[in-house]
Amino acid sequence: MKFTKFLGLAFGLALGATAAHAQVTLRSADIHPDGYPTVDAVKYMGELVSQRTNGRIKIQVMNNSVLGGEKDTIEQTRFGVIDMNRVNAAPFNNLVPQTTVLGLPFLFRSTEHMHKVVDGPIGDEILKAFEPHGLIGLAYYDSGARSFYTTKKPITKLADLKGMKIRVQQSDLWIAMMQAFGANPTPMPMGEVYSSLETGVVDGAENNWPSYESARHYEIAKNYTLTEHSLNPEILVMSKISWDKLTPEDQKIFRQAAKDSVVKMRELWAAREKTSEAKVRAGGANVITVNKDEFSAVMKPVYDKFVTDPKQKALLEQIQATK
Ligand code: BDP
Repeated sequence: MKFTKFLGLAFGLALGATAAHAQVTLRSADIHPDGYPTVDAVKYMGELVSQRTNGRIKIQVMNNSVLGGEKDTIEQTRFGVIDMNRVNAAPFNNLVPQTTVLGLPFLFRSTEHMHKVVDGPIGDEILKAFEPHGLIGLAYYDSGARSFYTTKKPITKLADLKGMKIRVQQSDLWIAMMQAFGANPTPMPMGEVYSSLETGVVDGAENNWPSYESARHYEIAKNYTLTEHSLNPEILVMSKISWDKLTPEDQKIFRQAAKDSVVKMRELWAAREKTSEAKVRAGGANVITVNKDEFSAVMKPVYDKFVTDPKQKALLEQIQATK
């Protein structure tokens, strides 16, 4: 699909016509169920926006994948069919290559390190890179650490991944990462993972505690191996078409409300990681610890493939040098 000014005009009209006078409700997509931290964080942002615009602008979170899988909703957001979208960084990788660096395996040393990077100039630079693609980068949200889970054979060492069919997000980086681990990557949207695990289309997948729990993957893929291979954050974006219909004052309100929602999200996330972990452990998950060095040792080809031009190299060096 090509990004055209005409479409922008057509879809933007409704918002433009009403923004100055009456009330307008912007739709924000999310794949997660009710009560998931990302869903609640965007709802919270909506409350702030509504308060600060005296009820002129509201945000309606359309979660549970009702607007589609992430790859599709990203396209719809670019075209102004959806106003806002909360998506993991991975499905943006092929569209906005600058986001790729955030998902690199074993890059962030800790959540604090990741926060420092996304809260600073590097984070801003990556958010700005969305604009030429019809999107406005508003904020980063936590997503914890991603680890593997499998239905049959548990992963206790790197060699166990050899030839395993592992579901990954729809991103070239993630495909290459699985190949470097020795696995056989199967990209698909999150919504298809449960049935793919159940029917044996894949042997496993990987995600953080809250997604492993909320998508009920732990019920069928009981072996959860703490590789913690990536701390790839979530990203909240707005359609540039919708953004351009806001007055500069309202744009400021949106930026600030997004920023404020990050603080809320971090609290929600820290709490949810704990409750999700407790729930899956109580539900019978077999939690396995591994020697992570063995896994990170085989990641060089991924860095070599995705950190190629001088700009990316500089970005990576800055991230690594962030204390
Ligand atoms: C979750 C992210 C979500 C992704 C999902 C996935 O919050 O945005 O869609 O992982 O693996 O952690 O597809």
